Amino acid sequence: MRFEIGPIESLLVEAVESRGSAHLTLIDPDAQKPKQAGFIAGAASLGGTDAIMVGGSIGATGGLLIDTVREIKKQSDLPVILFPSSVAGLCRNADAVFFMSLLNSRSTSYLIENQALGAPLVFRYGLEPIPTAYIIVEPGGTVGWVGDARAIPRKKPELAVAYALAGKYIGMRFVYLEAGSGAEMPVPPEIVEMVKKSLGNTLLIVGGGIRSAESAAMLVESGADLIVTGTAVERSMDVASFISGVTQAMRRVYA
Ligand code: 1GP
Repeated sequence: MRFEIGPIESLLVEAVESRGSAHLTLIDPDAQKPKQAGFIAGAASLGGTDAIMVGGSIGATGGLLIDTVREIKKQSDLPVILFPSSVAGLCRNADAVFFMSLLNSRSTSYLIENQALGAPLVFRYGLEPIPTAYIIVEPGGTVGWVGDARAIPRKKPELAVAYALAGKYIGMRFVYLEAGSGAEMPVPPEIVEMVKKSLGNTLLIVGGGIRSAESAAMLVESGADLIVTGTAVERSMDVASFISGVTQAMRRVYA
């Protein structure tokens, strides 16, 4: 019997296989009005992003979440993947969800309880679950605090490898290394490199504090398969050009 891999996951895998890496644009529903989120998604699509992630640590729930997803879908054909911080971050009009466990949390709430409460909703809403090991690296930001994480020290790549391998062996097909939204520095390239070497085919997502094309390209060179940018997109005056700069730099790594 084969794994049941859904269409959105397949699309991400194919993007990475054909171009060496893929780019995800994170939109926090709490950071702008739904219509503005729609414009950002439209521009991100023009810039060559592969999918839109929707979520945030605080306030990304309810009507605001649903309206944000609706506007994003109006302005682009890109898949919308939820990036929930709790069961409240689920809604039925998205396509998929990074079904994550925050592996280095001290709280059972972020390890399995929200997942158990959310699973029947994922099923009922027909969302595609993408099993993902979520690992927080220093500084960790708001998500590290909210998620009660013991953030991986920046100089301890072996600890990141241990958690990433545990996620892989549990059966998660994606590992997400997170420095925290708006982090001063992204996850160190040394950590990305060691984790990717240990993971093999398991896809590695890296996010938090990635603000430039150079930084994205350097992380891809170190082994990141998917790069997430959120804050830099929110702050950009020209989202399409910013993302196109990032995606082109990422493509050059494997050209
Ligand atoms: C946060 O990894 C994402 O969960 C994106 O971080 O907002 O710093 O791009 P930024």
